[in-house]
Amino acid sequence: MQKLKGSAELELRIVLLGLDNAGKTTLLKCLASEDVNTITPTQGFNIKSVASHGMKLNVWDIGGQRKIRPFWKKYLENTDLLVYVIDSADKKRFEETGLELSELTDEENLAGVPILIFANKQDLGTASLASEIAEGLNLHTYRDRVWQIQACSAVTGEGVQVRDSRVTSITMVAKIIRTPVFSPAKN
Ligand SMILES: Nc1nc2c(ncn2[C@@H]2O[C@H](COP(=O)(O)OP(=O)(O)O)[C@@H](O)[C@H]2O)c(=O)[nH]1
Ligand SMILES: [Mg+2]
Repeated sequence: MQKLKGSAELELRIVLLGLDNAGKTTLLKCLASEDVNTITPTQGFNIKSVASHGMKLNVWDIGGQRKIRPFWKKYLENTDLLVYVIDSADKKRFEETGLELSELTDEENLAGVPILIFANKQDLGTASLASEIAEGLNLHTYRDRVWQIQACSAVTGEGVQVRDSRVTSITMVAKIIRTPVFSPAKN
């Protein structure tokens, strides 16, 4: 869904996924600079448009619970960037989240779609390092697409919002996506 309108304005469709409790909704609020203290468990979807550096980021926060997956599958169409959120302190579920991510990469609608993985909750003392998570998830075996892992805390904003500027990690990755001059047109 990349739309180049006259100027350099770029509109991207970003899907935010991850296990329940990973911090997706908090991250979305953080990106939209909203109060992160009033989060209720997602029923269905949260959709927000965030304007940043000439880009319009349409972020879809899809309640990740596996049992409702058949319902959100169709929302993966025309995705420009998959943002996958992991609770870095929830070691018990690393295997589950890794499996989920690997299944997502097999989704037809996400073929070749770049992935930004947020190793969230880094403010917690028990959080694993992003490098350890990358190794545990075998990210190096994902060779069919661009991926990047970013340590962050959706509560403090660290790693999500780069301080003293309005640049976000997502914007930086979006810039990488936009770099190719002759990218095949989607839609
Ligand atoms: N300590 C800490 N807690 C977080 C962070 N991000 C989210 N949480 C908490 O984790 C819980 C689940 O967050 P939520 O955004 O609802 O997760 P979602 O199910 O993926 O949408 C909430 O209690 C959040 O306050 C973080 O970076 N650090
Ligand atoms: Mg949520």
